[in-house]
This record gives sequence, structure tokens and C-alpha cells, in this order.
Amino acid sequence: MKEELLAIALKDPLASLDDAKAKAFFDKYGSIEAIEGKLRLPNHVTSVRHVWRDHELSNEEVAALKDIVGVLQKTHAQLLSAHPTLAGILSRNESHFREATADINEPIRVAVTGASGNIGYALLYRLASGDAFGPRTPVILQLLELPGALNALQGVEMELRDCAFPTLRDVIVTDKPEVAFAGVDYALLVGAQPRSKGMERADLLMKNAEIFTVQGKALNAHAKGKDTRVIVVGNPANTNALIAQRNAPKIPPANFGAMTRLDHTRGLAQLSEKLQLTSTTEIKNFCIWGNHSATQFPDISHSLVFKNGQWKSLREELNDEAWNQNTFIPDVQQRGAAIIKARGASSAASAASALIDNVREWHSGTTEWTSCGVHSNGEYGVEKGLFFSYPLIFNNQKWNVVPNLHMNAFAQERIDATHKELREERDAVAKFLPKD
Ligand code: NAX
Repeated sequence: MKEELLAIALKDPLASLDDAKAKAFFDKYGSIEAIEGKLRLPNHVTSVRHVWRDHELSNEEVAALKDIVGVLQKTHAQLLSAHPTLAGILSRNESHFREATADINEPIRVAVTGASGNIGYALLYRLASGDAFGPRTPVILQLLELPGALNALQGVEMELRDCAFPTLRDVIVTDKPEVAFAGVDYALLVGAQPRSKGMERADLLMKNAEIFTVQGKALNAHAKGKDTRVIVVGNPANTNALIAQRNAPKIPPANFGAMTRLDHTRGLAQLSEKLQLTSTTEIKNFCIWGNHSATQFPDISHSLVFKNGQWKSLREELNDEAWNQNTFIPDVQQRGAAIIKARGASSAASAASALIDNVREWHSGTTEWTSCGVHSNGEYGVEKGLFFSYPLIFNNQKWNVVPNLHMNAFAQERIDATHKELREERDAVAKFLPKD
């Protein structure tokens, strides 16, 4: 068995590559598709999982499987600097391998509010199938809806069960926040009051302030506690996160987030297209600052792009500041509106996908910058306590704001504008904010 398992690892031509060989390998196969086809990476992963599932493994055999993970981890580290595109693909496989050899973890309880809505429908199947927490971590979904949407949610539950996902341990459907939030490790607050015709932004803020006050209090009383993470998607996301956090004093403020991960991926996708890159993993150090609204600042000032075997300044490679200021930034800021215009409904699958990315990164960590609205400690001159999107690195289920970035006058002006909007939103909902 051990020989058989090691043969799986060693058959992988990437397994023994050093930097020079990695480059030669890429030169030879030319494209990512060709490499993926040649390596048959998904089959590779499946075969390891079948071995694990179908055999009672001895300690020695488990050690052999762990060797495979070690080889993949080493390969990934070698390739990270040599070829970021390939490294992006491998990192997913490496984490699958790591999961494949891990013990089965305790189930994670995940509450989702607004679960029968558009985003919920695209989100739940990915949560249940292991996309956020990996294939060896069971999940229990605790789904909250308004009473009028419970029937629809029961249909969603039936479909979830029909998928027979090995990672789905249970589904709870309810219209009671105290049931949905009982003992949860993660709460994904997606449901919110939509903006109806003729409704002013101020009315929308107030309606949602009521919802997120109730949900913050229920999280405080019923969630797992200081280890619970709460990510707010429902708009206005940053201010809703602030209200929920202030009403849940038992949960550390740093455990709350407001989703700007979709703005982040929208930016990466547009840059990748403009620069004609093979993959979005050929860009790093991109981020979203501020509010998830039209004042957000998608910032390429510090970004790098992988060109001709090296990381270079994206701004210099782009060499088109007019495009950045007049096309790119407004397009990312207005992307949600453009999707509503085209689709007749707001972003749902992309929002769900960004939320899966957000949860996975929070849970398992990141090596590169990502974006999320978090409780400011005053970084970059932002008022303490506001939920402000920053460039972040996640590690051990905690985030750190990327420090010491130089801001030019243009960037500072943009950050000031979105900061001002967030202060105004906070002031408008002041009566819903118990002291921090
Ligand atoms: P839908 O209207 O399709 O679904 C929302 C669901 O929430 C409905 O089923 C409704 O019954 C439920 N709901 C409302 N109030 C509730 C409450 N108090 N408790 C439990 N459930 C409640 O909206 P959908 O397209 O799924 O969007 C959900 C939210 O995400 C909206 O506020 C939307 O603006 C926001 N978005 C945020 C994004 C972000 O990047 N942060 C991007 C996508 C999206 O626009």
C-alpha cells in the first residue's frame, strides 16, 4: 500500500521540481489547461480520497499519505515564486490533500439568514458541499427566514438533503433568530430589507437597523460566543455589521466583518481582462478600501502583476492612469448596478461565491492580501469602531491590516470620501448603537 501511495505522489511530475525545472516544465507545456490536463489533478485527489475511505489504513500508510501532502506543500512553495498561476491551482489541491489525510473534524454550525433568497440559493449548496471548510469538516446549516418565506425554505432544505453531500450533517429551518443562532460558529447575515420603489436611503438604513439590532442581540444571547464569526452581506453591509456588533458585546468586535470580497474579485477580474492575464492569481496586493457602496476605493497603487517571469508594478505595466481613474474605479463601484440592469436582479451567484471565499479565508488563512470590512482600530486615520474595508491578511482565524502603505494625494482623497460616508451612516443610526 505504501509503495502504491507513494507512486501516486511520485507519478506527479511536479512532485520533484525545483525552481528551474518548474520553469522548464511550464515552458514545455505552455498553458495552464495543458498542465492541468497532463497532471489530471482532480483524479489524483480523488484517488487519494478513495484510498482513505475504502481501506483501514495502518499508521505507516497514513504516514505515507502525509508524505504526499508534504511533497505537494513543498512543490507549492517552490512554484509560488516561479509560477503564480500554477501555484494558485495547486494550492487548492494541496488543501484538498491536507484535508484528505486529516481526521474528520467536529461539525461547524453555520447560520445563514435570508436563506431562501437569491444569494442564499446559490450559497447553501456550496457551504454544504465543503467549499468553505473543506471535505473533512461536516457542517450543520441553521437557516433563518421570515415566516412568509418558510415554505420556500423547506423546499430548499429538501433539495439540500437530496444532494446527499457527505459533509452535510444536518439542516435546521426556522423563523426564530434564537433557534438559528444557537451555538453557531459562523453567522452569515445575508437577509435584509430591500430598497423598494420610492424608499429613501435614510429609510432603508432605519429598517435594516431594526433587523440587525434584533439579530445582534440574538447572536449575543445564543451564539457559541467569543469564537463566533459574523459576516454581514445584507446592505448597507458596513453599517449593518456595526449595529449587529454593538448589540452583541459578548462576541469580540474583531470577529465581525462586512463583505467587500465581491468588490475585490470584481476588481481582480477587470484588471485581469485589461492586462490580458492567464489568471487572476497573476495579480497581488490589490484591495478595496472603505464602504461597500459607490464610494468604495478599489486601489491598484500597491498592486503587482506577474509578467515575463517577474512581479512588476501593475500601475507601470498598465501605464494608463486615465483608465484607472475614469473607467476601472467607477466600473467596480457601479458593477452591482450594471448587473441589475442586465439581469433584472442583483448579483447572486457571484455574491455567494465571494462569501464562500471570505469564509474560507477567515477560517483557513491567506498568504496574499484580501479585502473585508472590519472593526477599525484607527488604522490609516479611520475612526475607531467603524466597519471599514482594508487590505487584510488572515491567520489563525484573525486578521491584520496590511501596515505602512504610502497613500498619494489621490488615494487619500478617495479614502476620505468613503470614510465620510461611513461616519454619516453611523450618525444616522446612532440610536441603535449601545456603547462599544
Ligand atoms: P433577496 O431579496 O433575494 O433575499 C433576501 C431574503 O432575506 C428574503 O428571502 C427575505 O425573506 C429574507 N429576509 C429579509 N429580512 C429578514 C430577516 N429579518 N430575517 C431573516 N430573513 C430575512 O436578496 P438577495 O439577492 O439574496 O440579497 C440579500 C442582501 O445582500 C441584500 O441586502 C443585497 O443588497 C445584499 N448584497 C450585498 C452584497 C455585498 O457584496 N455585500 C452583494 C450582493 C447583494 O446586493
